[in-house]
Order: sequence, then C-alpha cells, then structure tokens
Amino acid sequence: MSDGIVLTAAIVGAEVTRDDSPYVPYSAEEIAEEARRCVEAGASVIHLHVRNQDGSPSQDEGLFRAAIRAIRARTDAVIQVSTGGAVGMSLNERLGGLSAGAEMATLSCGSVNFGDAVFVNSLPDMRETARRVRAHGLLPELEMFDLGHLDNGLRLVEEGLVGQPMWVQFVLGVPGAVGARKSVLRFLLQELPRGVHWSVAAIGRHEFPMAAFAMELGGHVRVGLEDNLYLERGVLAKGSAPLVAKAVALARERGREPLSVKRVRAMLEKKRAA
Ligand code: KMH
Ligand code: ZN
Repeated sequence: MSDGIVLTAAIVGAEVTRDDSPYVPYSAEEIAEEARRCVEAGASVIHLHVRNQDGSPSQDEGLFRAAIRAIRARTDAVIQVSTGGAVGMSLNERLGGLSAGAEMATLSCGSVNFGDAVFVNSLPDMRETARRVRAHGLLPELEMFDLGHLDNGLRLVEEGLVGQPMWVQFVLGVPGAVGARKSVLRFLLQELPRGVHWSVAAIGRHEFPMAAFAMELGGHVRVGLEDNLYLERGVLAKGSAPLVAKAVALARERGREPLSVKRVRAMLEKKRAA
C-alpha cells in the first residue's frame, strides 16, 4: 500500500449546470482558475470537460485547447481530457479533445444507464477510443461505472489495446449503475489484478464516505463538482477546490499524503516507458 495518494479534481463535468450550482466553471479562464485552486489545495490531476459559452457541454478541440492553454498558464497539473463527453454525443464528437495537448484521457468501459438516459459504449467504440488515445500518446484512465466494466477493461488489456497495469477510476453511484457501497468496492478490488492503479469517484452524498474508505484501502480518489455539488449536507461547495481540501484532510487523517504533480507526472512517465 502506497502512502502517497493521487487526488483528481473533476471540475467541470457535462451534466451539472449553473442551475444546479453557480460555482460550475464554463469559460476557459474560469476553468483554469478552478484548476489552479484545486492544485493549490492538493489535487494533481484535472479531469477536464469543456462548455460552450451558454454552458452546454462540448467536446470541441478548440475549446479544449483554449482551456488547456489557460490551465497551463496557471498551473502544471496533469490534464486528463474526457472522452465520455455528455450522454448522447457521437463517438467522433467525444474524441475531440484528444489532440488538444493533454497527457491523459478517459476511456469509458461499457454502456450503462445514466439517470434516465443511457450512456452508450459498445465494445467497438471502446476499442476505437483505446486506439485513438494511444495514437495521440495519451495514457488512458479506464472509467468503470458498473461491475461488467471491469471485464471489458481486462478484455482491452488482453487484446493489447490498453497497457498493463491498468489505470482505473471506479465511478460509483451513478443513478442507474452500480451503487456506491463498500461491499461493491470490496468486490471490485477482489477481482482486480495486482498492481493496478485504482481510484474511486463516488457520486453525490457518497463522495466522501467512499473516498475515506478507498483511502483506507490504499486507493486513490477523485472529487469535484462533476460528481458532487455539496461540501456537506445542504452546503454547496464554492467550487471544486473546497472538495479537494476536504479530501486532503481525510487523506492525512488516514496517513495518506497527496502526491505532488511532479510525482504523479513521474508515475505516468514510468507507465509510458513500460
Ligand atoms: N458525462 C458522462 C456521461 C468521462 O468524462 O469520461 C460521462 C463522463 C465520463 O463524464
Ligand atoms: Zn467526466
């Protein structure tokens, strides 16, 4: 079990809007400022979505480029672009951020109910995403929203489309997908091959209880407005940075020190060289 912990901040998302929270960043400058605050609070990876001016979700390469340029002007965070985009986008649209200058990209490992909608990720789509992520020299983070997604991820490894050990994000508690429960995480970990880098992003009120549990088990953690809007019951978080700060406190209470951006980048380089 490592003492250092990778904290990822999911600062924008695709489904939350300013109707849900006035603190959701939309413009490149707002996104970059939030990224800076999150890194200052202890995050090392920024999970990135982008928005049109009206706040609607986009996967436009130009918007990603602008956001990444603005982030890099303020902080050296590891940047991970979303290839999930928003529910209903075509695969081609979703892959728009791959050439925008990030170091990592997500790879959604299967279809899943997503609230009242369905988030579609067929095996051919996953293979195509894996190939394109690799072609752009980015490291994939395998997003697993449901139990079968672990087998899909392992299949991609078996097929040689994703390198070993996998870098995994268990996204737990999406309405319609597997619940954010300790028993679920225990099961997933039991099924996980040794050496896999794993992290937990739990949705809504489950964010911090599951983060604490993951920390105790030696895992890494993602927090941010994409996943949860509240610092505590009834108290909106004024951005993702306060959520990162809360995660840092939980980690330290458990003897886990947030890894610096430099350390995380070195981990990625090592993986890339493997
Ligand atoms: N917005 C979700 C439908 C990702 O970023 O890779 C998908 C998502 C996953 O957010
Ligand atoms: Zn996302």
